[in-house]
Amino acid sequence: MKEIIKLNAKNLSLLPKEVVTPAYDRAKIKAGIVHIGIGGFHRSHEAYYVDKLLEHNGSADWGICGVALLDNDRRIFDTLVNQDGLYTLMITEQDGTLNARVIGSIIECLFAPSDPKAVLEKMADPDIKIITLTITEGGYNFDVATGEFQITEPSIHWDLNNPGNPKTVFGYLTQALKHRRDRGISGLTIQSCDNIQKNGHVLKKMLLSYVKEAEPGLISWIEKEVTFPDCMVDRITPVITPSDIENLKNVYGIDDAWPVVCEPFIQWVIEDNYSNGRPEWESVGVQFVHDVSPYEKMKIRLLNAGHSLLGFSGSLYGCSTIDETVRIPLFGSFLREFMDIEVTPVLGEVEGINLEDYKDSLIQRFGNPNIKDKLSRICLESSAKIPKFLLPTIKEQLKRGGEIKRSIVVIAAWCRYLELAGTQGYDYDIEDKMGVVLSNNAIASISEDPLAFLKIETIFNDLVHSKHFVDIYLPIINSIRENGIAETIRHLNQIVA
Ligand code: CS2
Repeated sequence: MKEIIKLNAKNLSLLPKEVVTPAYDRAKIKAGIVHIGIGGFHRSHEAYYVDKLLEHNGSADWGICGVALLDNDRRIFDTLVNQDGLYTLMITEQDGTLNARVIGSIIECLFAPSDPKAVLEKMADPDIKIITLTITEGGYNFDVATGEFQITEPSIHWDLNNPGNPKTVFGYLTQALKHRRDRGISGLTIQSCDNIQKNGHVLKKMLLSYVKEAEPGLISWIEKEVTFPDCMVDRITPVITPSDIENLKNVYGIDDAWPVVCEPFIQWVIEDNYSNGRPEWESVGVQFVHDVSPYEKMKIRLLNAGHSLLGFSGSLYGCSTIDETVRIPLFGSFLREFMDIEVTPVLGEVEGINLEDYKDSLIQRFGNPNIKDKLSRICLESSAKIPKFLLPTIKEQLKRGGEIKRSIVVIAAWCRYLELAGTQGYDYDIEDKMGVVLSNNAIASISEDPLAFLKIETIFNDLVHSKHFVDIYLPIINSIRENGIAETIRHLNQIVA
């Protein structure tokens, strides 16, 4: 029987030779980055790049201090602390080969709810040059329809009244920046790593809207001392399952309470705009460019929107993972048509990228049979995703008179997904901040008002006033209800001319 070794710093040397372990002395690494949101994606992406960097050039100043911001993050925090910040990245190839790499770049962890002061002090520490965030698309607190900061949110209200004991990222950043200014410490870079186009600009706008209320005198200092680079991030990272944890034990004998599974592909394209220095990430494959927009647009509109297309269609069809759905020829070709006919025309040129190859590679990545990316992960929080991933394509196509029926299938499939949630044969839950409104309006659209779903203005803005859109939407949603998703896709050209 294989010897099972608990993952921690003391046991690193006992792990099997095939497992890559930190080739640097972790005790000598100092934190130069604070990262908020130590979920799976951060650990498969940025923390991996930093681990490679530390291995590659030994620069000891760029370790990561991971911050768990929410009460719900207690378990991941405890797990990481228990494992001395170590975890295993299970990089899973198409052919099933599992490469295990123990990541050592998270050298400190803080749990904000129990020690907000420690987090504020860390962010204000002169050694910290960058604060990065993965707080999800919904974490930026803007009204999706108007793009404006929602100042009346209860947690924002709390932060305005309790600046020393904040709950939101905005309260933390503001207070930490204030400490830096008051103590004569230089500014730093604050970098969003979420899937929002112009994520740096959006973050800056949201933060400054908060600062305007909380500390108006700080605005000019931030404008001078802090930068917010845009970036495009990519690596498919499914939710970990108990069988992945078992698999790691069986294959490599590692007892890791919270490893991360991910695909081999990885990409990070960043606007080179750092106010206080940055790691030499280019030495480990990160691409620095002047303008990230074309890359972000390509990735969000093809990959993320493509995920949503498969997420809703597959769920209605009875599938449970992305690979299973995309390998059904009907859905695979529908996805490709959506990409080719509706998204590609609004993308324009992307320097250094052949879009045909990029789309081929996406379909191949989605089909990786060893990455069991659950449709439930893709469908959650869609009220924050669809307005970023899909609606801009529809709006641009409406303007140029291009086709939109495949994009509309995604919206209609989302509505049907919400209508059916929890009914017999559809035993998924709606996990969404706007869940109640979504569900009520979707159900109301069955009989009371066919347009009730599209009338959720905070998501769809004024789309319901587009006659062209509505004339395509109605026959599609009716067909999905009557004939199912597969028949609707199969006969789409007859349903909508
Ligand atoms: C997914 C993303 O959340 C989603 O809907 O599309 O998490 C996606 O897997 C990543 O952006 C891949 O880089």
